[in-house]
Amino acid sequence: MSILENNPYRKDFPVLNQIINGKRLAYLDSGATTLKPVTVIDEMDLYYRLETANVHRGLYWLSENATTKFEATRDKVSNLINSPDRKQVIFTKGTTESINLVAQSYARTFLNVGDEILLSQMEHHSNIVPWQLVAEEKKAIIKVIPINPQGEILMDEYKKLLTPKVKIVSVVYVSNALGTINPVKEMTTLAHAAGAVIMVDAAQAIAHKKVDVQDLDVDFLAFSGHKMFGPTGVGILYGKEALLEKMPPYQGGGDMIDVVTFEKTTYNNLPHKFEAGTPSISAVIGLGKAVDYINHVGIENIKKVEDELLDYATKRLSSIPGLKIYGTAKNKASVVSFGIEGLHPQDLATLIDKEGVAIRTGHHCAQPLMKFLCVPATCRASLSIYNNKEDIDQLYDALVKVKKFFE
Ligand code: 7TS
Repeated sequence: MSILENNPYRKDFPVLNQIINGKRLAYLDSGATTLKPVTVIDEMDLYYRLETANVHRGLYWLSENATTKFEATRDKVSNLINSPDRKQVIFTKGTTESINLVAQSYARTFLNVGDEILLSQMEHHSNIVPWQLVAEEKKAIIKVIPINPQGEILMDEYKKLLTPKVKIVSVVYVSNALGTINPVKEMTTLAHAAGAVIMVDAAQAIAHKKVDVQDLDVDFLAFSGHKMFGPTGVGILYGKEALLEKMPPYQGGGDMIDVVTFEKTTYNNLPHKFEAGTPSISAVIGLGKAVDYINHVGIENIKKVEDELLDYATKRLSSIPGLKIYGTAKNKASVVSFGIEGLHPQDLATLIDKEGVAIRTGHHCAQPLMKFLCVPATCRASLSIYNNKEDIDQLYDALVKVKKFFE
Protein backbone atom coordinates (compact mmCIF):
# COMPACT_ATOMS: atom_id res chain seq x y z
CA MET A 1 0.00 0.00 0.00
CA SER A 2 1.29 3.46 -0.84
CA ILE A 3 2.40 5.58 2.08
CA LEU A 4 -0.09 8.17 0.87
CA GLU A 5 -3.07 5.95 1.69
CA ASN A 6 -2.07 5.72 5.32
CA ASN A 7 0.57 8.35 5.97
CA PRO A 8 2.42 7.40 9.19
CA TYR A 9 4.04 10.84 9.52
CA ARG A 10 0.88 12.88 9.97
CA LYS A 11 0.63 11.96 13.65
CA ASP A 12 4.00 13.61 14.30
CA PHE A 13 2.55 17.06 13.50
CA PRO A 14 0.10 18.33 16.16
CA VAL A 15 -1.21 21.14 13.93
CA LEU A 16 -2.92 18.50 11.80
CA ASN A 17 -4.84 17.10 14.77
CA GLN A 18 -7.37 19.88 14.87
CA ILE A 19 -10.54 21.09 13.25
CA ILE A 20 -10.43 24.69 12.04
CA ASN A 21 -13.73 26.48 11.36
CA GLY A 22 -15.45 23.12 11.51
CA LYS A 23 -13.24 21.64 8.77
CA ARG A 24 -10.45 19.14 8.51
CA LEU A 25 -7.24 21.07 7.77
CA ALA A 26 -5.56 20.55 4.41
CA TYR A 27 -2.26 22.34 5.00
CA LEU A 28 -0.80 23.07 1.57
CA ASP A 29 1.56 25.92 2.37
CA SER A 30 4.79 24.20 3.34
CA GLY A 31 6.68 26.48 0.95
CA ALA A 32 5.90 29.35 3.31
CA THR A 33 6.76 27.32 6.39
CA THR A 34 6.62 23.64 7.21
CA LEU A 35 4.72 22.29 10.18
CA LYS A 36 6.82 21.23 13.16
CA PRO A 37 7.04 17.69 14.52
CA VAL A 38 6.39 17.18 18.21
CA THR A 39 10.05 16.31 18.85
CA VAL A 40 11.09 19.85 17.80
CA ILE A 41 8.35 21.45 19.91
CA ASP A 42 9.23 19.33 22.97
CA GLU A 43 12.93 20.12 22.71
CA MET A 44 12.27 23.85 22.61
CA ASP A 45 9.81 23.56 25.47
CA LEU A 46 12.45 21.72 27.50
CA TYR A 47 15.00 24.46 26.87
CA TYR A 48 12.64 27.17 28.11
CA ARG A 49 11.11 25.15 30.94
CA LEU A 50 14.16 23.51 32.52
CA GLU A 51 17.32 24.14 30.54
CA THR A 52 17.48 27.91 29.92
CA ALA A 53 20.97 29.37 29.84
CA ASN A 54 23.15 31.37 27.51
CA VAL A 55 25.76 29.59 25.39
CA HIS A 56 29.55 29.79 25.07
CA ARG A 57 30.11 31.48 28.42
CA GLY A 58 28.89 29.93 31.69
CA LEU A 59 30.91 27.29 33.48
CA TYR A 60 27.86 25.82 35.17
CA TRP A 61 25.88 22.76 34.08
CA LEU A 62 22.96 24.58 32.46
CA SER A 63 25.17 26.71 30.25
CA GLU A 64 27.40 23.79 29.30
CA ASN A 65 24.35 21.72 28.46
CA ALA A 66 22.89 24.48 26.26
CA THR A 67 26.26 24.96 24.53
CA THR A 68 26.61 21.23 23.89
CA LYS A 69 23.15 21.01 22.35
CA PHE A 70 23.66 24.22 20.37
CA GLU A 71 26.95 23.02 18.91
CA ALA A 72 25.52 19.53 18.28
CA THR A 73 23.10 21.16 15.82
CA ARG A 74 26.08 22.53 13.91
CA ASP A 75 27.43 18.99 13.56
CA LYS A 76 24.04 17.68 12.47
CA VAL A 77 23.61 20.39 9.82
CA SER A 78 27.20 19.92 8.70
CA ASN A 79 26.53 16.20 8.17
CA LEU A 80 23.19 16.85 6.48
CA ILE A 81 24.78 18.98 3.76
CA ASN A 82 28.10 17.08 3.75
CA SER A 83 30.12 20.15 4.69
CA PRO A 84 33.86 19.40 4.80
CA ASP A 85 34.05 21.02 8.24
CA ARG A 86 31.57 22.12 10.93
CA LYS A 87 33.17 25.58 11.08
CA GLN A 88 31.80 26.27 7.60
CA VAL A 89 28.26 26.14 9.00
CA ILE A 90 27.20 29.56 10.29
CA PHE A 91 23.98 30.21 12.19
CA THR A 92 21.98 33.18 10.92
CA LYS A 93 18.35 34.27 11.27
CA GLY A 94 17.36 32.62 8.00
CA THR A 95 17.96 32.47 4.26
CA THR A 96 17.44 36.20 3.95
CA GLU A 97 20.11 37.03 6.48
CA SER A 98 22.51 34.47 5.00
CA ILE A 99 22.28 36.13 1.58
CA ASN A 100 22.62 39.61 3.08
CA LEU A 101 25.70 38.41 4.95
CA VAL A 102 27.41 37.32 1.73
CA ALA A 103 26.33 40.48 -0.09
CA GLN A 104 27.51 42.81 2.67
CA SER A 105 30.68 40.97 3.64
CA TYR A 106 31.94 39.21 0.51
CA ALA A 107 30.47 41.31 -2.31
CA ARG A 108 30.96 44.67 -0.60
CA THR A 109 34.63 43.85 -0.04
CA PHE A 110 35.53 42.27 -3.34
CA LEU A 111 33.30 43.85 -6.00
CA ASN A 112 34.66 46.66 -8.16
CA VAL A 113 33.05 49.20 -10.46
CA GLY A 114 31.55 47.50 -13.52
CA ASP A 115 31.68 43.96 -12.10
CA GLU A 116 28.61 41.87 -12.80
CA ILE A 117 26.27 39.78 -10.66
CA LEU A 118 24.05 37.20 -12.37
CA LEU A 119 20.64 36.34 -10.93
CA SER A 120 17.87 34.33 -12.55
CA GLN A 121 14.43 35.57 -13.56
CA MET A 122 12.81 33.32 -10.93
CA GLU A 123 14.56 34.62 -7.79
CA HIS A 124 12.81 35.36 -4.51
CA HIS A 125 13.17 39.01 -3.50
CA SER A 126 15.63 37.96 -0.80
CA ASN A 127 17.99 36.86 -3.56
CA ILE A 128 17.56 40.11 -5.49
CA VAL A 129 17.40 43.06 -3.12
CA PRO A 130 20.57 42.32 -1.07
CA TRP A 131 22.54 42.29 -4.34
CA GLN A 132 20.90 45.52 -5.48
CA LEU A 133 21.92 47.22 -2.25
CA VAL A 134 25.56 46.28 -2.70
CA ALA A 135 25.55 46.79 -6.49
CA GLU A 136 24.34 50.34 -6.05
CA GLU A 137 27.08 51.11 -3.58
CA LYS A 138 29.88 49.45 -5.57
CA LYS A 139 28.58 50.50 -8.99
CA ALA A 140 28.31 46.86 -10.03
CA ILE A 141 25.79 45.62 -12.58
CA ILE A 142 23.05 43.03 -12.10
CA LYS A 143 22.17 40.91 -15.12
CA VAL A 144 19.31 38.46 -15.37
CA ILE A 145 19.52 34.87 -16.59
CA PRO A 146 16.38 34.34 -18.69
CA ILE A 147 13.97 31.40 -18.40
CA ASN A 148 11.58 29.70 -20.83
CA PRO A 149 7.77 29.68 -20.48
CA GLN A 150 7.92 26.33 -18.64
CA GLY A 151 10.04 28.01 -15.98
CA GLU A 152 13.44 26.55 -16.81
CA ILE A 153 16.73 28.44 -16.96
CA LEU A 154 17.99 28.96 -20.51
CA MET A 155 21.43 27.43 -20.14
CA ASP A 156 22.72 28.72 -23.47
CA GLU A 157 21.82 32.26 -22.41
CA TYR A 158 23.48 31.67 -19.06
CA LYS A 159 26.67 30.57 -20.81
CA LYS A 160 26.59 33.70 -22.97
CA LEU A 161 26.18 35.93 -19.92
CA LEU A 162 29.13 34.31 -18.14
CA THR A 163 31.83 36.74 -19.28
CA PRO A 164 34.98 37.53 -17.25
CA LYS A 165 33.10 40.55 -15.86
CA VAL A 166 30.84 38.25 -13.81
CA LYS A 167 32.13 37.94 -10.26
CA ILE A 168 29.07 36.45 -8.54
CA VAL A 169 26.24 34.17 -9.64
CA SER A 170 23.38 33.71 -7.20
CA VAL A 171 20.55 31.32 -8.05
CA VAL A 172 17.71 29.53 -6.40
CA TYR A 173 17.96 25.74 -6.20
CA VAL A 174 14.19 25.12 -6.13
CA SER A 175 11.86 27.96 -7.12
CA ASN A 176 9.25 28.74 -4.46
CA ALA A 177 6.79 30.02 -7.06
CA LEU A 178 7.26 27.43 -9.84
CA GLY A 179 8.83 24.39 -8.22
CA THR A 180 11.59 24.26 -10.86
CA ILE A 181 14.72 22.44 -9.72
CA ASN A 182 17.62 24.29 -11.28
CA PRO A 183 20.76 22.46 -12.52
CA VAL A 184 22.97 24.11 -9.91
CA LYS A 185 25.80 21.59 -10.22
CA GLU A 186 26.20 22.34 -13.91
CA MET A 187 25.72 26.07 -13.26
CA THR A 188 28.47 25.91 -10.63
CA THR A 189 30.95 24.24 -12.99
CA LEU A 190 30.24 26.93 -15.59
CA ALA A 191 30.47 29.79 -13.07
CA HIS A 192 33.82 28.52 -11.79
CA ALA A 193 35.17 28.11 -15.33
CA ALA A 194 34.32 31.78 -15.87
CA GLY A 195 36.08 32.79 -12.65
CA ALA A 196 32.91 33.63 -10.68
CA VAL A 197 31.79 32.45 -7.26
CA ILE A 198 28.32 30.99 -6.92
CA MET A 199 25.78 31.28 -4.13
CA VAL A 200 22.77 28.96 -4.00
CA ASP A 201 19.49 29.76 -2.28
CA ALA A 202 18.46 26.34 -1.00
CA ALA A 203 15.47 27.56 1.06
CA GLN A 204 13.02 25.36 -0.86
CA ALA A 205 15.46 22.54 -1.57
CA ILE A 206 16.77 21.52 1.82
CA ALA A 207 13.70 19.63 3.09
CA HIS A 208 12.82 18.10 -0.26
CA LYS A 209 15.98 16.64 -1.77
CA LYS A 210 19.56 15.71 -0.95
CA VAL A 211 21.78 18.79 -0.84
CA ASP A 212 25.48 17.91 -0.87
CA VAL A 213 27.70 21.00 -0.89
CA GLN A 214 30.82 19.06 -1.85
CA ASP A 215 29.15 17.33 -4.75
CA LEU A 216 27.61 20.60 -5.97
CA ASP A 217 30.89 22.43 -5.25
CA VAL A 218 28.97 25.67 -4.52
CA ASP A 219 30.79 28.51 -2.76
CA PHE A 220 27.90 29.63 -0.56
CA LEU A 221 24.58 28.01 0.31
CA ALA A 222 21.69 29.45 2.32
CA PHE A 223 18.58 27.97 3.92
CA SER A 224 16.05 28.53 6.73
CA GLY A 225 15.22 26.30 9.69
CA HIS A 226 11.49 26.95 9.46
CA LYS A 227 11.19 25.46 5.97
CA MET A 228 12.76 22.17 7.12
CA PHE A 229 10.49 21.25 10.06
CA GLY A 230 12.43 23.52 12.42
CA PRO A 231 11.59 26.78 14.17
CA THR A 232 11.65 30.31 12.83
CA GLY A 233 14.55 32.57 13.78
CA VAL A 234 17.39 30.34 12.64
CA GLY A 235 18.96 29.74 9.26
CA ILE A 236 22.24 28.57 7.83
CA LEU A 237 24.98 30.00 5.73
CA TYR A 238 27.42 27.44 4.41
CA GLY A 239 30.58 28.80 2.81
CA LYS A 240 33.89 27.53 1.50
CA GLU A 241 36.51 27.98 4.17
CA ALA A 242 38.97 30.01 2.06
CA LEU A 243 36.25 32.52 1.19
CA LEU A 244 34.86 32.78 4.73
CA GLU A 245 38.37 33.30 6.08
CA LYS A 246 39.04 36.29 3.87
CA MET A 247 35.65 37.92 4.48
CA PRO A 248 35.33 40.64 7.13
CA PRO A 249 32.72 40.22 9.90
CA TYR A 250 29.14 41.13 9.00
CA GLN A 251 28.13 42.40 12.44
CA GLY A 252 30.15 43.31 15.50
CA GLY A 253 29.38 42.35 19.08
CA GLY A 254 29.84 39.66 21.68
CA ASP A 255 31.10 36.18 20.74
CA MET A 256 32.61 37.25 17.39
CA ILE A 257 35.73 38.79 18.94
CA ASP A 258 39.09 37.54 20.13
CA VAL A 259 40.57 40.56 21.94
CA VAL A 260 38.92 43.98 22.12
CA THR A 261 40.75 47.21 22.84
CA PHE A 262 39.67 50.69 21.88
CA GLU A 263 42.62 50.83 19.51
CA LYS A 264 42.15 47.52 17.68
CA THR A 265 39.93 44.47 17.90
CA THR A 266 40.81 41.02 16.68
CA TYR A 267 38.16 38.53 15.67
CA ASN A 268 37.16 35.05 16.72
CA ASN A 269 37.72 32.02 14.49
CA LEU A 270 35.14 30.57 12.13
CA PRO A 271 32.23 30.12 12.52
CA HIS A 272 31.98 32.52 15.49
CA LYS A 273 33.41 35.45 13.51
CA PHE A 274 30.01 35.68 11.84
CA GLU A 275 27.84 35.00 14.89
CA ALA A 276 27.69 38.25 16.85
CA GLY A 277 25.53 38.46 19.97
CA THR A 278 23.33 35.95 21.73
CA PRO A 279 21.89 33.67 19.06
CA SER A 280 18.41 32.20 18.92
CA ILE A 281 19.45 29.34 21.20
CA SER A 282 16.12 27.53 21.48
CA ALA A 283 15.69 27.73 17.71
CA VAL A 284 19.13 26.27 17.04
CA ILE A 285 18.50 23.47 19.52
CA GLY A 286 15.08 22.85 17.94
CA LEU A 287 16.69 22.78 14.50
CA GLY A 288 18.87 19.91 15.69
CA LYS A 289 15.71 17.86 16.28
CA ALA A 290 14.39 18.90 12.86
CA VAL A 291 17.53 17.49 11.22
CA ASP A 292 17.05 14.31 13.27
CA TYR A 293 13.50 14.17 11.92
CA ILE A 294 14.66 14.48 8.30
CA ASN A 295 17.18 11.70 8.91
CA HIS A 296 14.54 9.58 10.64
CA VAL A 297 12.19 9.79 7.65
CA GLY A 298 15.03 9.81 5.11
CA ILE A 299 15.39 12.53 2.51
CA GLU A 300 14.96 10.01 -0.34
CA ASN A 301 11.71 8.87 1.24
CA ILE A 302 10.51 12.47 1.56
CA LYS A 303 11.29 13.06 -2.10
CA LYS A 304 9.50 9.89 -3.16
CA VAL A 305 6.32 10.77 -1.26
CA GLU A 306 6.35 14.35 -2.53
CA ASP A 307 6.95 13.30 -6.13
CA GLU A 308 3.97 10.96 -5.95
CA LEU A 309 1.81 13.70 -4.43
CA LEU A 310 2.99 16.25 -7.00
CA ASP A 311 2.03 13.90 -9.78
CA TYR A 312 -1.40 13.30 -8.25
CA ALA A 313 -2.00 17.02 -7.61
CA THR A 314 -0.89 18.01 -11.12
CA LYS A 315 -3.25 15.48 -12.73
CA ARG A 316 -6.17 16.32 -10.45
CA LEU A 317 -5.91 20.09 -10.80
CA SER A 318 -5.26 19.97 -14.56
CA SER A 319 -8.64 18.32 -15.00
CA ILE A 320 -10.41 21.49 -13.80
CA PRO A 321 -11.51 23.46 -16.88
CA GLY A 322 -9.89 26.91 -17.06
CA LEU A 323 -7.15 26.05 -14.57
CA LYS A 324 -3.64 26.89 -15.69
CA ILE A 325 -0.51 25.62 -13.98
CA TYR A 326 2.50 27.96 -13.89
CA GLY A 327 5.78 26.09 -13.83
CA THR A 328 5.91 22.88 -15.82
CA ALA A 329 9.65 22.21 -15.75
CA LYS A 330 10.79 18.64 -16.40
CA ASN A 331 12.69 18.66 -13.12
CA LYS A 332 10.24 19.91 -10.53
CA ALA A 333 9.68 19.80 -6.78
CA SER A 334 6.39 19.65 -4.88
CA VAL A 335 4.90 23.04 -5.75
CA VAL A 336 1.83 23.64 -7.89
CA SER A 337 1.26 27.29 -8.83
CA PHE A 338 -1.98 27.92 -10.65
CA GLY A 339 -4.70 30.33 -11.65
CA ILE A 340 -8.31 29.83 -12.77
CA GLU A 341 -9.60 31.82 -15.71
CA GLY A 342 -11.89 34.64 -14.62
CA LEU A 343 -11.19 34.24 -10.91
CA HIS A 344 -8.94 36.47 -8.83
CA PRO A 345 -6.38 34.39 -6.92
CA GLN A 346 -7.15 36.37 -3.75
CA ASP A 347 -10.89 35.52 -3.91
CA LEU A 348 -10.04 31.91 -4.60
CA ALA A 349 -7.76 31.51 -1.60
CA THR A 350 -10.17 33.31 0.72
CA LEU A 351 -13.08 31.13 -0.32
CA ILE A 352 -11.26 27.82 -0.18
CA ASP A 353 -10.02 28.71 3.31
CA LYS A 354 -13.68 28.24 4.34
CA GLU A 355 -13.30 24.64 3.13
CA GLY A 356 -10.29 24.08 5.39
CA VAL A 357 -7.69 24.45 2.64
CA ALA A 358 -4.60 26.53 3.40
CA ILE A 359 -2.72 27.68 0.30
CA ARG A 360 -0.64 30.74 -0.46
CA THR A 361 -1.76 33.44 -2.86
CA GLY A 362 0.17 36.43 -4.11
CA HIS A 363 3.37 37.24 -5.91
CA HIS A 364 5.32 34.86 -3.65
CA CYS A 365 8.02 37.54 -3.19
CA ALA A 366 8.95 37.01 -6.82
CA GLN A 367 7.54 40.07 -8.58
CA PRO A 368 9.98 39.93 -11.54
CA LEU A 369 8.83 36.36 -12.14
CA MET A 370 5.14 37.39 -12.01
CA LYS A 371 5.92 40.10 -14.55
CA PHE A 372 7.50 37.48 -16.82
CA LEU A 373 4.41 35.26 -16.43
CA CYS A 374 2.16 38.31 -17.08
CA VAL A 375 0.09 37.69 -13.94
CA PRO A 376 -0.21 39.78 -10.76
CA ALA A 377 -0.36 36.70 -8.56
CA THR A 378 -0.86 32.94 -8.50
CA CYS A 379 -2.35 30.45 -6.07
CA ARG A 380 0.21 27.99 -4.78
CA ALA A 381 -0.18 24.60 -3.19
CA SER A 382 3.11 23.34 -1.75
CA LEU A 383 3.45 19.86 -0.36
CA SER A 384 5.41 18.04 2.29
CA ILE A 385 5.84 14.64 3.88
CA TYR A 386 2.69 14.97 6.03
CA ASN A 387 0.33 15.58 3.11
CA ASN A 388 -1.86 12.90 1.57
CA LYS A 389 -4.24 12.44 -1.34
CA GLU A 390 -7.14 13.54 0.84
CA ASP A 391 -5.53 16.99 1.09
CA ILE A 392 -5.36 17.23 -2.69
CA ASP A 393 -8.93 15.98 -3.04
CA GLN A 394 -10.06 18.60 -0.51
CA LEU A 395 -8.32 21.30 -2.57
CA TYR A 396 -9.87 19.94 -5.78
CA ASP A 397 -13.38 19.85 -4.30
CA ALA A 398 -13.00 23.36 -2.86
CA LEU A 399 -11.82 24.75 -6.21
CA VAL A 400 -14.68 23.12 -8.08
CA LYS A 401 -17.17 24.49 -5.52
CA VAL A 402 -15.79 28.04 -5.78
CA LYS A 403 -15.75 27.86 -9.56
CA LYS A 404 -19.43 26.78 -9.62
CA PHE A 405 -20.26 29.64 -7.23
CA PHE A 406 -18.93 32.18 -9.73
CA GLU A 407 -20.52 30.60 -12.81
N1 7TS B 1 14.37 32.03 -0.93
C1 7TS B 1 13.34 31.27 -1.30
C2 7TS B 1 13.43 30.43 -2.53
C3 7TS B 1 12.18 31.26 -0.50
O1 7TS B 1 11.15 30.51 -0.87
C4 7TS B 1 12.13 32.07 0.65
C5 7TS B 1 10.87 32.19 1.47
C6 7TS B 1 13.25 32.81 0.99
C7 7TS B 1 14.36 32.78 0.17
C8 7TS B 1 13.32 33.63 2.24
O2 7TS B 1 13.35 32.82 3.35
P1 7TS B 1 13.30 33.44 4.82
O3 7TS B 1 13.13 32.26 5.70
O4 7TS B 1 14.57 34.16 5.05
O5 7TS B 1 12.12 34.36 4.84
N2 7TS B 1 9.70 31.85 0.77
C9 7TS B 1 8.42 32.01 1.17
C10 7TS B 1 7.35 31.59 0.41
O6 7TS B 1 7.44 31.04 -0.68
N3 7TS B 1 6.22 31.87 1.05
O7 7TS B 1 6.52 32.47 2.21
C11 7TS B 1 7.90 32.55 2.30
